[in-house]
Amino acid sequence: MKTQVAIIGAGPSGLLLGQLLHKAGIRTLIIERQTPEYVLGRIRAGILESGTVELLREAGVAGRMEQEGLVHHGVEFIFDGQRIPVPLSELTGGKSVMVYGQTEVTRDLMQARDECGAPIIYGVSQVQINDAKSDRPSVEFEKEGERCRIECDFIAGCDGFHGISRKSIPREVLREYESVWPFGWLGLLADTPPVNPELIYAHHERGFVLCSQRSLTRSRYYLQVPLSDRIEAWSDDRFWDELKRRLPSDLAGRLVTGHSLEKSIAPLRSYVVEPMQYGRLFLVGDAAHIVPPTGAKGLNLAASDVNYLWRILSAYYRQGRSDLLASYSHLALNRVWKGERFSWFMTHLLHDFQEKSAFDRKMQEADRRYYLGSEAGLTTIAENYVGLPFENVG
Ligand code: RFL
Ligand code: PHB
Repeated sequence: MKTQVAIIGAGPSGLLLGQLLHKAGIRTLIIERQTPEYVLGRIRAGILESGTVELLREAGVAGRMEQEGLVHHGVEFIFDGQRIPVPLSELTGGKSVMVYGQTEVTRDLMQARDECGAPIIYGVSQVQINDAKSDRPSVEFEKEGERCRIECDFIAGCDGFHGISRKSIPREVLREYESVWPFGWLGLLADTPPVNPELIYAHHERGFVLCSQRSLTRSRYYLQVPLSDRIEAWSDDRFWDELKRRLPSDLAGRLVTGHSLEKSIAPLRSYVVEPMQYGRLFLVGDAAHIVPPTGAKGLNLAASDVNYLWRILSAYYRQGRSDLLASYSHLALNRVWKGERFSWFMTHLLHDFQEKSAFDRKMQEADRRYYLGSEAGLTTIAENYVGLPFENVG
């Protein structure tokens, strides 16, 4: 098999990159370990930054999102039972975020790929990257017991945190930065109307709460829980009771409960690997970095990497610009670190840290009063939440 760009992983990074390159007339082949149903079954991100929305428009896959997505002009914080609105659009010159789930983005991208007839091979195993440092790299994999080989110009490693792309780069070339958080998030999805028109990020002494949504009839809630908690210990009733205890009484009284469609516990991790490229292999999205979900940045940072990589590859094929290839890691990491910082900041601001010293708790309180008590503080939160601008390529 021959292609121009071999893409490993058909999550949002791989599919979006494939779509943008296809529109630019560049041939791609995507290989994926799982089935399409499995990929669509993962309930993950829900909030798209304005730059991600723009990129989906550029990729020509924004039709259903424009119809069904919900544009949000603000979010709310709750501290000490006090509700603090953050008017995102007012503070950012009219920017907003889009409530449209990762599952739907992925479904739209899969459909677009299907329609343009570009190939995805599902159910591959034993994936191996060869000669990434040469001009003729290749990818080998197994499919139904047969060994296959793709010859290509470039490889995009879009295979998530547990994929093989990052691991195939020699260890001595990479520098890893990691911080693991001492709690997890218990998430529940239900076909109930959201408790509030805007998302709510609430700090409570029993632990953080997020009230999110997927549509006007589907809610997504999260509770901070100890890492030792098991999902079997959380019946739906226990979840709803705990959520009500952590919300002010007016909101708790309005909460509509129902059967869970999905319930899971996710650990929180901050992680970055540098550099994000090795010869002709480029790492994209979760393959190179992980954020705790508090800033709603995971999927958006994946889209940010794609934004830089497709422009660089497009300039290579269409204008013969090979000079830009080496700039990918630097451009991508500049924005990744800002996303890491905001996610780290939001996680610190909002969670309960049992092991914090009395001094550190006072610092956390002062941070809350400062950031939520001044226009400058709120503007900092708002401009990061809607998404910082992309740098120009070239
Ligand atoms: P993905 O989505 O993990 O996709 C990678 C794809 O690669 C496949 N793969 C392979 N394919 C071929 N060969 C191999 N050897 C392969 N190894 C793996 C996998 O099957 C998969 O299909 O990474 P991508 O595309 O970079 O997208 C990133 C986003 O998915 C991720 O950043 C967000 O979902 C993170 N995240 C959240 N982000 C938010 O912004 N808000 C959230 O609320 C939120 N919740 C979450 C999350 C991530 C979670 N994880 C990773 C466990 C909740 C969870 C539970
Ligand atoms: C979600 O809806 O899943 C979601 C929204 C905002 C976040 C994290 C998760 O910060």
